[in-house]
Amino acid sequence: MSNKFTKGLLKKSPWHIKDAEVTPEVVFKDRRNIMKALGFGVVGASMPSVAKADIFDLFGKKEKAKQFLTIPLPFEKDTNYAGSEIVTPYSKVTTHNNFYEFGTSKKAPSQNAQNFIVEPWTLVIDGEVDTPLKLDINDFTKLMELEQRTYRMRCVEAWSMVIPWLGFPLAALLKKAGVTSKGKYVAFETLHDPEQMPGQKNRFLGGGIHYPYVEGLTISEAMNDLAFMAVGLYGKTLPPQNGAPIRLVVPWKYGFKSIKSVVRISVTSERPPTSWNQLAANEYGFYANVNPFVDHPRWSQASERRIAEGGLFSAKRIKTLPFNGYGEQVADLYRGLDLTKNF
Ligand SMILES: Nc1nc2c(c(=O)[nH]1)N[C@H]1C(S)=C(S)[C@@H](COP(=O)(O)O)O[C@H]1N2
Ligand SMILES: [Mo]
Repeated sequence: MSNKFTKGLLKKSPWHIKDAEVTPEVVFKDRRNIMKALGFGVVGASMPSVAKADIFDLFGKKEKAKQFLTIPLPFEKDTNYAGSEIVTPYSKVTTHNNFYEFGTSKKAPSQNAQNFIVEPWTLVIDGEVDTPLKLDINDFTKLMELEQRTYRMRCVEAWSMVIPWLGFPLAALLKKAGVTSKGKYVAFETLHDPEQMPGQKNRFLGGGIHYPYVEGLTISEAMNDLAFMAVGLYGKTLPPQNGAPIRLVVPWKYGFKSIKSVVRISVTSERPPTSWNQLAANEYGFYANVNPFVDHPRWSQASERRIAEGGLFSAKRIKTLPFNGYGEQVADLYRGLDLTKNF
């Protein structure tokens, strides 16, 4: 396996490495974890470093894709859940992304997802519901009342943004289907289409995740008003790199819970598997509530880098708040739960 591709990819793959201040120790441990996740067993300590070229360059995918078309969306309500905080510039929100289906570097999704086909699109709502639903892309904006929600977004890698989403509460959708008394959890699934998503075709490009990407919430989390289905940002439909045409946004949890490009929402009686938990259960729990008091095994969660604050090319180090500052709305959901064990 020791060819120039695998070396380059393993060196490059962030695999949830904090994107700044990565110490050699972290990189080393991380590489071992990647190798383990990919099924290669124990790995030697010495791996030569390679140039920082985007991984897709290694595979000769260089043609520039045409820009994905986003269209303006009208909305009824506008709620700012980020106080006086500065909204992250559109240019950063749409070029600093995690969407491993399109590659693991921060730039890869914006570079590789521009030809993503979102029409036709079907979102299925099924499982423990009275009326299973099948919505097409136009239903998202026709059946649901759109609102703008400006939320903080905190990645588990200790960076954050403030993003003005457009969409509707997840609860509104679940109420349309009607959750039965057996419904205790909600499972989410991203599109599985290896022809469109190079990371699903090649396990190195996809960071070792077992696709399709899956996520989950408890039913009470899903019914909380903050849990949001986004179909747009900055007043327009979602660019593919941000999860077009529809993605979850759970602002009090680490970003990886906010699953992109969703095709299925199933209400279940059992806790569903979740992608990052499957990959490294000791590092990524089911709950994944933002918590400055529970560090990631490989880095601190006490503070975060607010992207592009204090200038487009810089970031401001700020304190991380419990539940990402949304404790007033969600802390009650976890009463009696030990959040150091249920991380
Ligand atoms: N399907 C899918 N959803 C995903 C991811 C992914 O790799 N695949 N990455 C997650 C992570 S780690 C983060 S931080 C957010 C990033 O959302 P953004 O790029 O819109 O800021 O998307 C989440 N949703
Ligand atoms: Mo993330």
